[in-house]
Amino acid sequence: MMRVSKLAAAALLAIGCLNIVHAADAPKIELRASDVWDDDYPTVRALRNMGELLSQRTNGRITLKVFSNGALGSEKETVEQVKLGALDIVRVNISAMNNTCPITAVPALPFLFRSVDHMHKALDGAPGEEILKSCEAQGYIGLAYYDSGARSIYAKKPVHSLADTKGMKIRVQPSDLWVSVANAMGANATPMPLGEVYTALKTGLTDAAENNIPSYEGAKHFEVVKFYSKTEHSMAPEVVMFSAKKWASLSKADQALIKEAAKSSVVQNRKYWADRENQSLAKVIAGGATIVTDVDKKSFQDAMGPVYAKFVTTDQAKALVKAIQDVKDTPDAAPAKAAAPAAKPAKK
Ligand code: GTR
Repeated sequence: MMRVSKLAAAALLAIGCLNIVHAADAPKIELRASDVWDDDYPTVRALRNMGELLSQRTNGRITLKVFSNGALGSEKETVEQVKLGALDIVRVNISAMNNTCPITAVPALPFLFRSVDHMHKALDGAPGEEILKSCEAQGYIGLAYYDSGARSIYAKKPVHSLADTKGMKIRVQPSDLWVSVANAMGANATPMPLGEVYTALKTGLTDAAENNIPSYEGAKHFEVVKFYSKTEHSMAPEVVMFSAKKWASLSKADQALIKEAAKSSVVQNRKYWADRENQSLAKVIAGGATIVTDVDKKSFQDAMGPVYAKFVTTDQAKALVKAIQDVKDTPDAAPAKAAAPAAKPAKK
């Protein structure tokens, strides 16, 4: 009996030593992530949060350096770097993935989500998982969705209904879906990277752009175009994508750690986002912007048929749209976060 337990103890000790040796031997992993926004932006803060969690949970073995302010390139460029394995992680709007893995157009579709709650439930659930998974074959492991609020049009004049966007030159993200959305509004789509939009608006190369309030504020677009009209036509979320090439070189345990840390950072991101929406709203109003709330959203919604006809063509896309529409709202959940409680409606 004594002999057996001594043996068992020795075996346990050996296993323990092996584990220690394994942990000590496990390679140090220094990950790099890219984001076009500055250090205070909710997406960048969330990425840093993910990095802190990873360091804590591995005693500093896995670290994550976040390159903000587009230091490593535009969204399109960094998405390409991730595919090649030259960069580990990229945080972009999902629209930057549209041309690479077409099913990502689904959550960017106009007027798909009824509210922030609806969007969260759909993306946290099976539809969200399936959309991220669709990028694996293209070289991307989708780790998480971050909040991006609702996108609306801002221009030098107020937009009250579809009639006002007729003939307008609207900057859109470089994605076929977005060109189609602007065209459906009767506008001329001008796709370009975010970094060029300030100058384009200032010089009149474009009349308008569309984005959420934190972007309107963060990119200083409110300095040059003063009317932010709440069309709230899309809730295209942000995504965090990991290089599939790099992923394949990681142990299963490290993959799980990275996935977990990314999921945890989503919770922080939602808090950062809610705060930032309020702060940005206050800033743009203080900076002289007018938030136009009397917008006939239905006139925009009714015009989006051609976009759905063009981008919801496969069985998978149709099933996903239906699955998302069928997601039930949380009873008593707050409606779509209106960005402008104290907004001053512009006169027609
Ligand atoms: C923002 C998003 C950026 C970028 C930008 C754009 O809302 O955070 O990643 O996609 O929109 O319009 O280019």
